[in-house]
Amino acid sequence: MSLRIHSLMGIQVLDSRGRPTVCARMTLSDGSVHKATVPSGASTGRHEAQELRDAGSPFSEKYFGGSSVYLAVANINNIIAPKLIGCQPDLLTVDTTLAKLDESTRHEILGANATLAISLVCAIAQAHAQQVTLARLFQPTGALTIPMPMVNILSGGAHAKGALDIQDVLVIAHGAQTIAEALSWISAIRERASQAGAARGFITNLVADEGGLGIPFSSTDEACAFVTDCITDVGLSLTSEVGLALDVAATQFFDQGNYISRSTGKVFSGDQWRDQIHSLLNNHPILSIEDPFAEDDWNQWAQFSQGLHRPVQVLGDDLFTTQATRLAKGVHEKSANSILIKPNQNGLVSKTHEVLLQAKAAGFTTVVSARSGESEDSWLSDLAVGWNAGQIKVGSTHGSERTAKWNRLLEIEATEESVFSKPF
Ligand code: 2PG
Ligand code: MG
Repeated sequence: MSLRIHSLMGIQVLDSRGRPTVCARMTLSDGSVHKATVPSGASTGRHEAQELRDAGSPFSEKYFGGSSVYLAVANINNIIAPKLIGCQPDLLTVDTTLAKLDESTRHEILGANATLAISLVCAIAQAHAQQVTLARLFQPTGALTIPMPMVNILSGGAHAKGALDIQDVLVIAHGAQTIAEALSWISAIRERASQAGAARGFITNLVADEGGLGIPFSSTDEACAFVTDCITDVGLSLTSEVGLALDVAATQFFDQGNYISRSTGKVFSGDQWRDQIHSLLNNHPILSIEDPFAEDDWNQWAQFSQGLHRPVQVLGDDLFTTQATRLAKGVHEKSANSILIKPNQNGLVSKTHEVLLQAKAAGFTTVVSARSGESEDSWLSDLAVGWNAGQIKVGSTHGSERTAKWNRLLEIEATEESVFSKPF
């Protein structure tokens, strides 16, 4: 018996920052209930799919200062649901319908928060109809690949009120044999960072948006040295076991061709900033560097990626915003060698998957990523596994919206035939 969509509605719910977001709720003809909640970023790229919020709309600004999502919810209830009720929950068909209903490139008509919520809930319901997990919807047979986690230890930038110029210092436990081992090492490093920060007089029990520590270091060098000390303090090797990753999120402090340090006020030209990034790579065991340059500073990206002194993962987030055309440009110009894959930058699950496949075909590594505003959902982990992304980034080890994703990966590792990805 093929199942049909019996009901479909949008609900305004709260994300991990206490801001409104869209949850789609679908029931099928067997009475089963499926839900998906979309995340939301703080350091958003200009080229991302557009989430629809109510500022300036006839919807009341009485609650949430205009950031409510009643318009997106209304689009689900009034425009999308009538088209899908009675249909089978089939991701490709539903995404095609959504793309036809909103032909704008960035889903600004219906809102990418509306389209992604529907696309996701449909994938989840389809997996249910086929009696498989969401991961298995994309990879029906064979050993599943658990992605290598990239985990936030220190937060700055837009996620921690500018505690650091750059947005995140993260760690990658590339020497671990399982995700369970990787997370146990990283938890120890996170704990050590908390103790060491407290010993220096910083408040470490209040955490940033993604569960990282918002310690105000005076420079990125100092922050990197602090985290590498924490790694060795807990007895892990900086060469064979754990390395660093940075999310510079440089778009946030780029202004008219210059990179401006918020902590010192110092202004760097593009070339000077590139030298700064090279020097960070020379001085610290950094395996991956995300958004070292601003989203449209293509020239610096290409010069940097082609002038690396050693192998490093050059990861485009705001640069690519999970858009096929921007990725194609980056592949052509050799701007990077890795892409961050964020479903809500794209707005549809199947199109996000296509971008990931396009990146893999170009020899790029792929890192599936959560956003700074998240929910308790864990579909992202299933997508990362089912798509064989190789890597995943969901913030720190703190906060239930983060642990929901780690715990789902631990569950998959414990219950399915799997291998642990070794991208480094
Ligand atoms: C990023 C993400 C997640 P945000 O820049 O990679 O860390 O942040 O969701 O705020 O864009
Ligand atoms: Mg980023």
